[in-house]
Amino acid sequence: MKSTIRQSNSLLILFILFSIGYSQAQNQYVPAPENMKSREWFQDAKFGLFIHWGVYSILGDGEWAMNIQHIPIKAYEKLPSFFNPTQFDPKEWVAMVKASGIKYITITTKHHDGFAMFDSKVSDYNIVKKTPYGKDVLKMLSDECHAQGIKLFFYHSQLDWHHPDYFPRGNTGGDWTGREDKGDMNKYLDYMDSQLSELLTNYGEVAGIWFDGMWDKKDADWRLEKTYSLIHKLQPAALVGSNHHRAPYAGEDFQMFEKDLPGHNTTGFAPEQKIGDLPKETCETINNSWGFNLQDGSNKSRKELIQYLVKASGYGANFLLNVGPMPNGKIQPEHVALLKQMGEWLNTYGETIYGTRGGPLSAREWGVATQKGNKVYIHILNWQDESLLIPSWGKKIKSVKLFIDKTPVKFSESEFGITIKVPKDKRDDVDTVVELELK
Ligand code: JFZ
Repeated sequence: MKSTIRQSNSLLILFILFSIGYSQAQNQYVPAPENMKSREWFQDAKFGLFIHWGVYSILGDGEWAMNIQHIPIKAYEKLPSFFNPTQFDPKEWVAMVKASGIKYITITTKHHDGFAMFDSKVSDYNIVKKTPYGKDVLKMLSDECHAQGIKLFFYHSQLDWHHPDYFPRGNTGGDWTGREDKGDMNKYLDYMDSQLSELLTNYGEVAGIWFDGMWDKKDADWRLEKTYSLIHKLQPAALVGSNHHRAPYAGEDFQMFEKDLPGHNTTGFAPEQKIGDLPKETCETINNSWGFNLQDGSNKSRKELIQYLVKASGYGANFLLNVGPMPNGKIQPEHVALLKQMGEWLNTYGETIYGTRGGPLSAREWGVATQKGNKVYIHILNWQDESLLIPSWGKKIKSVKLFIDKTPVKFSESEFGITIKVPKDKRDDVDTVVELELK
């Protein structure tokens, strides 16, 4: 009797040791030194341009058109033959990006429709093989980004409405696609890994991979470990992130928040999302669409966009702002104009955004704080009263100035905190930045 208890005890201990070992093996991701460097760069960069561009742009109905209109694969496959973006000029795109104060681009390489916007050898369903344009727009763009010093991330959809082996199907891409009721998910994931290898081999330095689509099949085995280690092996400096709306998995290098500031869940996409310690990024549309939408005129204002960037910085997150280029290869002129205005604002206020970290105060009703070295920038986005009381965080203050013209700002310190007062005519409707220098 005793010996059986002892035996089962030691079995239990063995089992516990084994499970601990196993879970550690799962989490044994040690980012390479160059990856850690990229993370620092990423956090300093603050502002990226998201680009959703694919054959769907022809329909002018967003990147989900195939699923929303229930277009079967057979019909959708006609679209590439109309895709001819003769006015695409990567020089112009990247110059516009630079003039807008944007430091990196994240572009769709393959969206849920499964069409590769690059020269893929593992599938003919790609821009070079199937469109009259016949050129690899990603190669053209990556060459230009490298020439002009802009980093390039690749969005890649794990979800696929076109590939027969994406099976069992998920919540989207149902029977209407016309695929047979069979497939081998592992074969699909091999194919995905092959396309990722192409992207990480043929386009020079890739800043990172931006995954999306796991939410389509929440409980599937996505073989993340295999895919992530492949990426880290091919380009150790490349950052991996995924739009799965959960806490980060081992092998990821940054955490993203879709259409929300970290910790907010206004979209309802992310009830389970926890904020981790990784660098953060929040993405948002310039109007209400990701892919080109002919009827979407609901552009955000200059003020809304700048304030979004400022708030994201205060939360310690980058702002990835999206545009959906038109089928002719141009970015909508009204979007170019808005981006340029952000660039002009950043020309003046960039010092209070780039290279900063969020805090030392968390976000407030009135605005946010960013910090760098011995400076704290208080960004007041809404003035409610004549003066503003800021909780003190225990550091001695040397001076308080208005950032824009360095004029002194009246302030007093008390047991209640720091009170500052900026005269009405010195306040800015978009962002009044007060610079605190610490002792
Ligand atoms: C995803 C894509 O579906 C979309 O097309 C776009 O690329 C965006 C950046 O990312 O958007 C999602 C992802 C998940 C949910 C909703 C939208 N979700 O889980 O409800």
